[in-house]
Amino acid sequence: FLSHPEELGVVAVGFSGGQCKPGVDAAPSALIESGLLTQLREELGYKLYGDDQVHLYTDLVPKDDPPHRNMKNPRAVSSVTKRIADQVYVQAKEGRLVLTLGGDHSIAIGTIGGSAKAIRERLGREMAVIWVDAHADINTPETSGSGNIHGMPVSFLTGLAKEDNPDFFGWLKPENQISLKKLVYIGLRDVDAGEKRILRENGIKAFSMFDIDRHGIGRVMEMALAHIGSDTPIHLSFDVDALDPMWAPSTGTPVRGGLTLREGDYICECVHETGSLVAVDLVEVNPSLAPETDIGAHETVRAGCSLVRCALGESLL
Ligand code: EXY
Ligand code: MN
Ligand code: MN
Ligand code: MN
Repeated sequence: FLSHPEELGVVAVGFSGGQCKPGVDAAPSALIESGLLTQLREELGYKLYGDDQVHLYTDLVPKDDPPHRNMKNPRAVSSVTKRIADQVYVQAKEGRLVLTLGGDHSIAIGTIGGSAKAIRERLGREMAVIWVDAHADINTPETSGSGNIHGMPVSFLTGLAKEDNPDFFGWLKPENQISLKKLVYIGLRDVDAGEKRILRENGIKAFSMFDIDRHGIGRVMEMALAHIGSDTPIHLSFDVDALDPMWAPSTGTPVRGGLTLREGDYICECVHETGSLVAVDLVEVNPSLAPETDIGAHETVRAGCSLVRCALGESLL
């Protein structure tokens, strides 16, 4: 599905307004400083396009941003994600694989919004999304208990949450959205009651940690990819909190009982192996949240780099 499989469009967004803990904005710089882009260029042979500097988008964050429908920082998140959608769209429209380094998971409103539109225009196809996360991030503004928009991106991207005002995600059009049938979750273990109801009522495909324990990650990936069907473009949105805090402690909402680093890498390797990957997000790395020592931050950044390299083909012999 890529016109230039060796070209990588990079979008680096240090945005934290989808939740309340500062520090997740520093993740793209931490990932880049630890050598990720150099590795992709020198070891994996990609030609890099797009950002070599990190966008903080402070100019898009209004001084006064009171809640709307219970959402916190709604204008900021809406305008930043709209800008990200444009950036991702430009890279994906060129037929490049797009890598976005976040930022909290609200940025997926932009990354998926942008790639879904580009894939529709370029290939006349609807893409699938593999959402790897401890959380389902599918609250509507009304079901959310926290008001944090990083717990809502999937509801806006699938049209479950509706809003016409362009200041509050009304800029998302059908061409930016994805079908509930083409969404697959992997790694879930902390899903709100309202979200469980949404998953059930809409028949959304989800593989929880329970399913991974029962079947093993190998079988789960077979089932996940079979659900999507071969010959479908795939956007992989990887929340580092899908990994167990043992591997990725520096994240805003850690939940014990998660994936090992090897299982996370394996998911990325399987997606790479399909040859259908069109975009990857890595989100929710927060280097300032390092329980006890600073080993946490370092290890989390290292885990994030590993996931990205696996998704981009490092493991091929
Ligand atoms: N479900 C909770 C909420 O909506 O606030 C927690 C969401 C955490 C979201 C993290 C990014 O994946
Ligand atoms: Mn080419
Ligand atoms: Mn998430
Ligand atoms: Mn999460």
